[in-house]
Amino acid sequence: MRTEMWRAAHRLISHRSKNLCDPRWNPNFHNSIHNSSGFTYNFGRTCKPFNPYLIRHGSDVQKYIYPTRDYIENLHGSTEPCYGKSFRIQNRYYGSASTKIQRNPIFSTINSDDINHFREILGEKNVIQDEDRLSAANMDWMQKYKGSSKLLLQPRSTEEVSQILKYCNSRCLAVVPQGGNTGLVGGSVPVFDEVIINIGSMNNIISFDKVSGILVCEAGCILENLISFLDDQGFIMPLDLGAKGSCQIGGNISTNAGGLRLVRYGSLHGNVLGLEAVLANGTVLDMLGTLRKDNTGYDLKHLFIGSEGSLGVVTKVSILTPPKLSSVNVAFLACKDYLSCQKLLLEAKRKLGEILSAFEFIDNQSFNVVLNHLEGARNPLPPSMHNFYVLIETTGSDESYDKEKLEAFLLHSMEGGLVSDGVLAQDINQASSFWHIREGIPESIMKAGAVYKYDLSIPVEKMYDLVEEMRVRLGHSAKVMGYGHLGDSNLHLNISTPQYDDAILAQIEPFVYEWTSKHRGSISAEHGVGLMKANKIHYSKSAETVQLMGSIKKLLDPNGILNPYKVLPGSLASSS
Ligand code: FAD
Ligand code: 2HG
Ligand code: ZN
Repeated sequence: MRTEMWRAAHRLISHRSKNLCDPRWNPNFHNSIHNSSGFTYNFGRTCKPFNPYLIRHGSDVQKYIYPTRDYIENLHGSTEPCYGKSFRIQNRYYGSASTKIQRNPIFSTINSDDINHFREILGEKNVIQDEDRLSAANMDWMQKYKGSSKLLLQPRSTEEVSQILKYCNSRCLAVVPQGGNTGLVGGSVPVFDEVIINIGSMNNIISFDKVSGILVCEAGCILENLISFLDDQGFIMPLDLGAKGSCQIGGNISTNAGGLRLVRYGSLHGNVLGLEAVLANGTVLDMLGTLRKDNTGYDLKHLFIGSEGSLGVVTKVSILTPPKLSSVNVAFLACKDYLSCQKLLLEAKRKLGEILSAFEFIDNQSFNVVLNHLEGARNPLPPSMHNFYVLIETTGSDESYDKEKLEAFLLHSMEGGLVSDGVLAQDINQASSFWHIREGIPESIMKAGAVYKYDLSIPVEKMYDLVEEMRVRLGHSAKVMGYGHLGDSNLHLNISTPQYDDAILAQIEPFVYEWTSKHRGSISAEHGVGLMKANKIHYSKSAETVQLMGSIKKLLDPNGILNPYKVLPGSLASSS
């Protein structure tokens, strides 16, 4: 036993790491950045192998995923919307049959005058009615939520966004702001026929200050393009996530995305210094400050961080970026039980301190799915299976100091029995392959069948109890997987079944929400509320708080045209 432990320790220590500059960066990725003079860069959409947007349309996924609940159109005659246009009442079912949603009768339907008006504002090619493009924009990444919008608008400036919203508000046309459409809670696609507004063409970098590290850009920039731009400047984004090849910074801000670096750099509420947003009536709110300190009155930008397109369209952002440090190490470790993972986290915080930049955990069910379904995934450890895996990344500026710290930590963790085996990446390719495993979990699970996803904040010591209880509850009918951002107490509970089944859903919900609420957790750690949890928000927020949110929504969007049916319970969010 002792000999084995030392052999494992040796494996860790003898694989001396090289300096890794952003190991998650794919060296084969060629982007379309032109370092032209000045600070304006224009990005095209990137296309790289690990791109969830592309995966979505992959034949494998199509084969396995059949989750969309068909909606029912009741042809119940017409009612009177804002401006007297007739429409059909529609009902739509999502999740369980009990979560039936009815189209809000106040909203108008698109007519040819509207189309002509939008063509005048945006030009013909930015008013999209093409069926293929609409069907992609109507369907979410999981292929679980599907709308029936007939119109996708692509503005190129804040002024155009303002004109679109002003018009839609006056006509009572509902809209959905859409970014990279990688959201996981049904927030990014229409529920019925809402107009889709995608600001992906607004993808310019406006300025970058190398002294302060403050980046100002349009909100349609794809996260990976920003990462690449900053890499050239010797900086990094304070945010990184598996969907980086498609998601837009405006979408990240609107969901207050967490991701893989939050443990080190904190949330977007801390890193976003300013933003510009367009309200439902077309008013442009210029809050695009670049100051770290500004205590003049209410800090309204925070309302737009995480409000999921329900209060305004984010058009520009100013964000504080950390400098890129030269020494990055990644270790892939195995633990015998969840308690060891927790103790390891505590040790990592104590012993690695300021150089710790990621602490992710994966249980063996999630790991198996990756090995079975993710292209290019390989077990970095000898073939024995362990119960848990932990990916630790350190980022610092002094190679020998960082290495010394990391090695001391690993040795100590081995000796203390917290780690049963592990490897330390020797080069950038190995580090990327470890990250590939972690970042590839959502895609692998999608390929394995139908999936029920829950994104929960739960005190670390209780977190895995939920996974185990759920396994007991569901028995052999489902595969229950737990993984996520252990360093942030964020569990991704994913339940996989061959196909969607209301009986299984009834076993999962409301149990999962009640359990989380009982432990004072949050039913959305980082993905948001969207359509999926709009009627569940009370599990994590008091009635008074939700009521105030409703009042804010009504103040900023009195007609309720912005992303209707999402975020807040129907009774509060909709206009009357
Ligand atoms: P969309 O999905 O298009 O939209 C999301 C929400 O934001 C919608 O409500 C939409 O209306 C609104 N919105 C979008 N753009 C704007 C705008 N300009 N103005 C106003 N509202 C807007 N999330 C995490 O937090 N952490 C992760 O680690 C993570 N990993 C992921 C990995 C994969 C493989 C996938 C598929 C998703 C992951 N996500 C993660 C979820 C998702 O990527 C994030 O929520 C992301 O921030 C969404 O950005 P988007 O541009 O795709 O927005
Ligand atoms: C991640 O951390 C994402 O990989 C997605 O937040 C989580 O799919 C999920 O459940
Ligand atoms: Zn996550």
